[in-house]
Order: sequence, then structure tokens, then C-alpha cells
Amino acid sequence: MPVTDLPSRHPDAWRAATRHAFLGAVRDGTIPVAAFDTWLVQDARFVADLLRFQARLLARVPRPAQAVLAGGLVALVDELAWFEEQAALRGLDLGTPALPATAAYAELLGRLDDADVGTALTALWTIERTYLDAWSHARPGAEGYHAFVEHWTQPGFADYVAGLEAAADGVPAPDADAVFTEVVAAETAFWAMAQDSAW
Ligand code: HMH
Repeated sequence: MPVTDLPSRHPDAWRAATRHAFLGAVRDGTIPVAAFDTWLVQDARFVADLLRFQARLLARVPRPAQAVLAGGLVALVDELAWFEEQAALRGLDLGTPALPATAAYAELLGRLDDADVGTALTALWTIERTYLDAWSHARPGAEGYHAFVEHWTQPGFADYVAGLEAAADGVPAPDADAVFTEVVAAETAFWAMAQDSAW
């Protein structure tokens, strides 16, 4: 089964992760500043965790998947610098401790270090495809949020997700549905964490 079939096999879980109230509020400008700032600080932590996960995964993927994962790693390093700039502009401390959903997601990534390559690649594709679809639903975003919406909806990011799709399809996971639903649930919990911090 190609990974692109996974969202339609789990429509309710997919909708929860990609059409969360957080995203609608970024689109219409009703997002509480505190909720957005919580998301930003926690997502910077997540990206640092993802960078470590992806660096380890790069070391064991088959030859054809190396380029897309290596390119993605460089992009994540740049993204961390971008988060630092955004946090500085908003006066946020990126040293804030991980909230429970961020810690749980880091623990999931740690378990994926020990999973077979196919499962880990399906997880990585799911992580990025979720963000592509989620931020597409926030487009164009309210005043002040355009940079964030554009960051995950630009054509280069869609190309990256397509490259990850090819990599994941090259090494089928033994139980793609299980890892997909676990990652999607972690994504939903991440939005809920930011929302609950302020609403
Ligand atoms: C929680 N999922 C989360 N944060 C991100 N930055 C991405 C996915 C995309 O890298």
C-alpha cells in the first residue's frame, strides 16, 4: 500500500490532526497570542528532537533515500535558526521545559530509532505530510502569522514531502496503519497542548 493512501484510510484521525481549531484560529486571527507562543516554543523543541531522529535514520536508509533525508536535515538546521529568530522577535525563551505532549512525541521518536527502517520512514513522511496539510488549512493566515503559514506551504516543502513519500514507498512498513495513526495522534495532541495552554 502506498503511504499516500493512509490519510483516507483514517479520515477522522487525519481531520483531527490537520483541521484542528488551532489552525482555524491562525487563519481568522482569533488565536490567543499565548497559545501561539506556546506552540512556537514547543515546536522549536520538537524540531530539535526531529533533527536527532532524522540524523540517526539517515545512517540506515537505503542508498536512494539518502539525498532526501540529508537535504531535510540541512533544512531542519536552518529551521532551528528561523525558530530562534521568531522567538527573539516575540520575546520568547526557547529554554522553556517540554510540556507533556512534546515529551511524549520525543519518546515516540526515540522508539522509532529502534523500529525497522520502513516504519521509521513512514513515520517521517507522516510527520511532514501532516504539517503540509495542516498549515494549508490555515492559509493565508491572519496578519502577523503569514510567515508561519508560508513556511510550511511553500512549494519547496511540498517537494520535500513528495521526496519522503517516494522514500517511504521504497521500504514498506510491516504495519503502516499502526505507525501512521500513532504519529497522527501525537500531532493532534500537540495542537491540543498549545490550545489548552491559553483558551
Ligand atoms: C509537531 N510536527 C510538528 N512540528 C513540526 N515542525 C513538524 C511536524 C514538521 O516538521
